[in-house]
Amino acid sequence: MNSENLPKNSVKTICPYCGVGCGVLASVDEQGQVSVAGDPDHPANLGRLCSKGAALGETVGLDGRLLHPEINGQQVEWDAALDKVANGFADIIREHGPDAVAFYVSGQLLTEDYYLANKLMKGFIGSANIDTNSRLCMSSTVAGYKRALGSDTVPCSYEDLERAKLIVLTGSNTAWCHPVLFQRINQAKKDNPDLMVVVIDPRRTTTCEIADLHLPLQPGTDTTLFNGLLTYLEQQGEVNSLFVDNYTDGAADALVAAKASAPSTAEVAKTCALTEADVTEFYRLFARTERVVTVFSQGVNQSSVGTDKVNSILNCHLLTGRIGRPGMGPFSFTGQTNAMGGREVGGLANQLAAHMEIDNPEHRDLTQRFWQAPLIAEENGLKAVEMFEAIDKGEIKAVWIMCTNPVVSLPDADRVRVGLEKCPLVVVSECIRDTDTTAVADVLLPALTWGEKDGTVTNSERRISRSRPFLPQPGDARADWWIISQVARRLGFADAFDYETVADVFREHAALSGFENESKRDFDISGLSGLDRKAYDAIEPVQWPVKTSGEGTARMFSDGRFYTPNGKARLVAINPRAPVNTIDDNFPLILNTGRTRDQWHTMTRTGKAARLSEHSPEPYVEMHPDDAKGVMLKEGALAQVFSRRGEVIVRVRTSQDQRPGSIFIPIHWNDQFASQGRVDALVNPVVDPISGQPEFKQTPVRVKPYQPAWHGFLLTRRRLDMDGVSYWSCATGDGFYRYEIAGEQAELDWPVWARGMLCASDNDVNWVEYLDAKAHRYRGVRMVENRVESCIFIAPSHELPSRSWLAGLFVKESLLEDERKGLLLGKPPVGQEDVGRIVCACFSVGINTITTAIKEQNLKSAEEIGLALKAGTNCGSCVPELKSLLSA
Ligand SMILES: Nc1nc2c(c(=O)[nH]1)N[C@H]1C(S)=C(S)[C@@H](COP(=O)(O)OP(=O)(O)OC[C@H]3O[C@@H](n4cnc5c(=O)[nH]c(N)nc54)[C@H](O)[C@@H]3O)O[C@H]1N2
Ligand SMILES: Nc1nc2c(c(=O)[nH]1)N[C@H]1C(S)=C(S)[C@@H](COP(=O)(O)OP(=O)(O)OC[C@H]3O[C@@H](n4cnc5c(=O)[nH]c(N)nc54)[C@H](O)[C@@H]3O)O[C@H]1N2
Ligand code: SF4
Ligand SMILES: [Mo]
Repeated sequence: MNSENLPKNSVKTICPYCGVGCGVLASVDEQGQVSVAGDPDHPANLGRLCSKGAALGETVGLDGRLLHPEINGQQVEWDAALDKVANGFADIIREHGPDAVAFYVSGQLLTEDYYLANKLMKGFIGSANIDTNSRLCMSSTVAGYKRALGSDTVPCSYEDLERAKLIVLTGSNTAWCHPVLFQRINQAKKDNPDLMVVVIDPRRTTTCEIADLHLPLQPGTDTTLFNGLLTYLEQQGEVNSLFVDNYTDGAADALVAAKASAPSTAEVAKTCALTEADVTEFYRLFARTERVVTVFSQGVNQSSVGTDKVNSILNCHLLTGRIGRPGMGPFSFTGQTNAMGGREVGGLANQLAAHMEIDNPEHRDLTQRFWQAPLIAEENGLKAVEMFEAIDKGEIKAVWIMCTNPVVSLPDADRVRVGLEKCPLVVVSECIRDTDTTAVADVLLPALTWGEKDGTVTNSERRISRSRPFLPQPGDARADWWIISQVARRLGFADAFDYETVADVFREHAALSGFENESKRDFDISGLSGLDRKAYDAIEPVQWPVKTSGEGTARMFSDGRFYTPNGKARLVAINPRAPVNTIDDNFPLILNTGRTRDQWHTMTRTGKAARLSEHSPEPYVEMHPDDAKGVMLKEGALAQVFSRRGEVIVRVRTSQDQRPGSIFIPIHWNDQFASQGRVDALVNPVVDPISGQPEFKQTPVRVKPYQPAWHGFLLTRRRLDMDGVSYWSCATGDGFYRYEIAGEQAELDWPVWARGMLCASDNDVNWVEYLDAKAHRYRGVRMVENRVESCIFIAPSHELPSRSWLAGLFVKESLLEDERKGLLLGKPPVGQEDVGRIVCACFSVGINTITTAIKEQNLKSAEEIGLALKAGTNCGSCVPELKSLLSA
């Protein structure tokens, strides 16, 4: 919706998904219908939203919500649940010590929630066994920034993207994962045709649509590429001696290491499997452009050499002094909406709070005094992967999981599940009743979620924004900060956790950041520590540090002073290491994992929106056509993918955009949406030795065809029980659910089986059917009056009619005669169109409509498609795909 069309009483809040941190205007009409629009005044997005943000209104329904506390599956009152958690933790601490318990939290908690979880564990329980899904996400960046800058400080602002002359996007699929920043870069390129974009990614992603140069490097070889750049910069006389001599240490050693591993462009090209011309072109662009921003994300972080990758990038910025000035700097894009806030409060097991360190005795003392805490964690706690190993070994006996779904998202996920099943006390704070993690919980605590919660978050450019509620609190659900403080009180810490409102928590967090700081620590928001409730509610988006209320800081390090003991930044000597996970004859392919455009993580929220489910309705593996051919697989077939850890079954998509030898599977699917789609069941739990971040992008795997006896699909108005179906996946449609199914055993009587599947005992039902029993070809449509209730199509191969026209019938109250005739063919009558797979989620424009219009109306640009069909004119997330359809 356009922001002008929203009611005047709309609430300014923040998108709960990615680290761009877009401002959202949300309102609820009298029927309870939620509308959202981009906030034109928010500096992150200036009114823009991506497909996920634009569909937020469709994800707030209460279906599937966890609305009451539960113990062992029985609904209980809050008091009983809170007592159970507090007594359970207290007993285990008494008997086995504080390190026998753990919290596993999330970058999607609000800062206030996060601050309290950390305070309770590190200052009051007295252990540092609190870690977060940010370990899987940002910890290599944190470690890299700290090694180089002395602090975990993202130096840049979004406006640096517009002021740059060269943007290097490495290990970042910006178009899909930070879409609004992609739009900003795209616009900057239009406004300033000199702006060059280089993409470094083994795959040719949608992000490459705006790239002047794409380097499809051999996975894992980034440190060699950037060491080569460091060597080249020196050879070309691009060292900023003034900056290097006055403001840095370590340049000489870093250069020695760089030259040893990357002596020439030719050597680099060989190691990275790139052409020498492309490598030289990248180096030349970087060398000659003063204003360069290097953006990095999970292709850099999620590696057993992630921290080294980060420092190899930072080295190039430090050697050229390209940091702390407009239009330049090493810029990590954060993943989750509050990934940055979690770093501020010290949510990681090796941090304290307010950017302080556990292994610094002064910091421990300062924090303990500020909190008036009985204890303070003396040693770093277990990092996520170690934590779940300790749970599996029985060393941790109680764990409280908040706002994350580790049975889906941690590496070696089957073992994570087994560990949790054995763990004596598993507490899960969730907003959704049925997830793969709630399935193994003893206690479920119903949490408020987006639209209901109140607090603050911080985005990739250090900008703090208010997340404001506009919906009532449903059922017994409560804010995470409230739940944590209630447990803390029951553990005997009533005085230290006697907050009345979320603003009290924020004030304390802000005050700690300034406590005895005297500019010694980068994170200082003491300017916000005196806000009363009204002023807290009115906080305008502001970038930290904020030492005086209302005055933020756009760019860090403009004075050349860093947070190391001697105030100088450090170049780090990088000796490239090969990834730990290597391929062999049994596991000859590299599995790369990541995100799709329209889903968010484990789909608990985006999976509810029909228009977000249409883009990729099924778990899939993307393979180069040659790799697919090598294992006898074709587009659309089903494949089994094995690693040394586990197995998945997914649909095959072939694409020249994949690097041969490397395959890609998205992270989103789980047991709620597919029979066997959890990709982390495959991923080896290998981590970076410094950051502890898992190597999610590099697991050796083997692929083979999955050959069931039959294939099929099912469209139905209700969710169905898929017990006994060998393969299934489920996607939400407009008025229906779409199941893709396959079975290892042919049914003896398809019509009977179909009736069983669809629970069709009612009498008012009409069946339209076709059966060729010998060929195992069955088609059945179940009509109630003149309306489609469900339909089921079975065939011996995966070649089945298009789902899109049939799907469109579910919004019709009554079918036309011609439509009824087309049912069993799955084909529209003459004059009606099958729109095909949906490309534009905002206006539901399908691929067939677009390609026909391109041909018939001779459309030449994405803008012309927009004028003709509206596609791409709202959130713009599909514009890169429109462009690739044009070029195809
Ligand atoms: N649509 C959508 N957006 C999201 C999310 C989501 O779930 N859905 N999640 C958010 C979160 S939490 C995060 S952390 C971010 C992640 O944002 P991104 O990091 O942009 O996303 P990914 O898809 O994980 O991976 C980025 C790219 O790294 C590439 N890559 C793999 N191996 C290598 C390598 O060795 N070197 C290099 N240079 N590249 C490599 C992959 O091919 C992939 O295209 O996205 C955020 N935004
Ligand atoms: N193979 C592979 N695995 C990966 C990655 C990868 O690239 N490859 N990426 C990793 C990364 S970067 C990330 S960030 C993780 C993400 O992985 P997860 O954190 O496991 O994924 P989410 O689905 O975001 O989980 C958030 C959960 O919190 C619930 N929730 C939502 N709002 C609230 C709330 O306000 N309070 C509470 N208590 N609960 C709430 C949601 O319903 C959901 O179940 O996955 C990691 N795993
Ligand atoms: S880019 Fe999209 S997902 Fe990210 S914050 Fe903005 S609207 Fe939300
Ligand atoms: Mo992330």
